[in-house]
Amino acid sequence: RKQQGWTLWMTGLPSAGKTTTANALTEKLEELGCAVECLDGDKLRQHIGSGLGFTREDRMENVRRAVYVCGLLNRHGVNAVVAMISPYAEMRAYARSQLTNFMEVHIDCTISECERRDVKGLYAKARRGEIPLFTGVSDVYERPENPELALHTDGSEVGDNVRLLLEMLQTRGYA
Ligand code: GGZ
Repeated sequence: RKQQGWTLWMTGLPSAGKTTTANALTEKLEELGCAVECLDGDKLRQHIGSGLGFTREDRMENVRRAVYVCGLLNRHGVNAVVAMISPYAEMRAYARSQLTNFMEVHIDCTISECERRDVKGLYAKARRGEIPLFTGVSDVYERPENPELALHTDGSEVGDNVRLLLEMLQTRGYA
C-alpha cells in the first residue's frame, strides 16, 4: 500500500496570491520528483462545480467536492495543493476533519493590496454593488485562527514564500 499523501490547503481573499503561490509551489515540488496535483477553486468551479454560486451553501458544496477529490488523490499517495478562498472557518474545519496530513496555509494580504491588484476587476464590480456576495466586500472572510502557516504576499516574493512552504513540508517529512 502506498503511503498516504498530504493536502496543503491555501485560503485567502480574492487576489491575495493563492493561485500564484500554489502554482509556484507545485512546480517546485514536481521538480523535486514529488507526486502532486494543484486544485484551484476557479478551475474546479469550471470542471466539477457547474451550477454552484457563492452562497454559503454553494461555497460549502464547492469545498466538499474539492475535499472529496483530495481524499482520492491522497489515498493513492498523490499530494494536493489547494487554492480556494474557503472563507468560512467551518469549511476549513470540515476539510481538516476529512483529510489526514492536512495543513492550512493562510495567504494573507491586506484588502487594500488585493483591491489594488484586482486581477479580474471583481473588487471594482463589487464596490459598484454589482456582486452581492463578493468575499471581502459584500461577504465575509473569516481569518484562520490557527493555520499551520501564514504567508504574506504584500512585501514578500513568491520564491521566498515557496521556500517557507518547502521548509514546512520538509519539517514534517513530506518533501
Ligand atoms: C468570491 C468570486 C465571486 C464571489 C466570482 N466571491 O480571483 P478569482 O475570481 O479567479 O477566484 C475567485 C473564484 C472563487 O472561487 P473559490 O472556489 O475559490 O471560492 S470558495 O472557496 O468561496 O467557494 C474569483 C471568482 O471565483 N469569484 N464571484 N462572489 N469570488
